[in-house]
Amino acid sequence: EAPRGHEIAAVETVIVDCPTTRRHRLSNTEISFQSYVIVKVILGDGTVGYGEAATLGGPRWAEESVEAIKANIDAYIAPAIRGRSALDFERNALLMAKAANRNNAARAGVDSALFDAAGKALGLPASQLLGGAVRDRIEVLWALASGDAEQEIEEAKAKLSAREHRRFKIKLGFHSPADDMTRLTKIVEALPGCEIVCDVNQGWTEATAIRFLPRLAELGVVLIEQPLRPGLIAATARIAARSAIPIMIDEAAFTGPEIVANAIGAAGSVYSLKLVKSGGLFNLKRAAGIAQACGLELYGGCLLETGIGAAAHLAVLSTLPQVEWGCEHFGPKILKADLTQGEIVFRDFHIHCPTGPGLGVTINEDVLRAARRKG
Ligand code: MUC
Ligand code: MG
Repeated sequence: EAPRGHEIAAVETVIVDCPTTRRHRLSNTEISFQSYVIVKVILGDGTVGYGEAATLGGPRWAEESVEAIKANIDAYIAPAIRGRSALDFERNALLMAKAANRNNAARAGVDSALFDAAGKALGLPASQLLGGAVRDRIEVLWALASGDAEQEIEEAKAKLSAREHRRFKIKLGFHSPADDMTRLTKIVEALPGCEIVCDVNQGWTEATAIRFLPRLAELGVVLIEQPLRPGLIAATARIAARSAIPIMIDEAAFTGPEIVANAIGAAGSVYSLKLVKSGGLFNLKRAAGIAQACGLELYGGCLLETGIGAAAHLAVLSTLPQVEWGCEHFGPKILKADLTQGEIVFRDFHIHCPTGPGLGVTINEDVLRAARRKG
């Protein structure tokens, strides 16, 4: 039986649609608002914790949609843990995994809320429950993804002069490769001294990658993310072998075995860590360990999370021995209004990890109410 006070009394879910400051385009989808399931956990003593399950453009970036996430949390995941101690992290993760196969974003959202509630009940930051922080800030990049080079250059220059971001991720694959190269060339020439990462989101074939990777190298691109479809390990390994730029594995590896298979197959040398892939905070930490044991370098990936989801990632990232490539938790800044009250600070090109109990963020109830999906 759960110790009185720490038992999970209720798990509530709500779908929110948060407008973004501009259109964000990927090879396979585009958004002008971001949809999340916000999870609220209430403990027996009244402590409240929040978590978030992120998606990108419906069931497009991955198979989960907010509608499915909410239904599966309400019907299967919440009943599996109700009445249990919020402090039994490993047991709760097991029960959730047993109740819902895969459903990584859904389980991660609930897990984040449990860490928030448990930390708040104990007066400890979630990072302390994950082994303790070894860093208090991480270099954070900004993604340029409107597809319009002039707009993107202006946006990047504003970030640079605000000293918020100096490394930029350019989303490729929604224009033809030739048009993307023209766009990229303009951006690179306008931003001397900035590090440029490119994310193709599976938009290329091996042949296209072979043709255009030399141009990316000429432009000084430092990292190229997920050029081909997941599963194409041998093809990705062939382009990795002829590429002067390291390849980052994103959608190709959600699970531990997938990370190992990609690493053994030589399909990349950097791994993008995401809660929506790992399904929970300890599992994200394990994914980092698996990747590192395979010799991969690490990057803190995102799915444009609000401050809640960003804080859940930072709790884990702050405890890792190494995060060689920094992170991309710019999500709170691409929303017209974030769901938290500004505890996450972007300063001097770094995101600063919140230090308060639990995830260290508090909800902006007005923004949450306004973003709540009606009907
Ligand atoms: C992705 O594939 O990395 C994260 C940042 C961004 O611009 O797109 C997402 C998803
Ligand atoms: Mg990616």
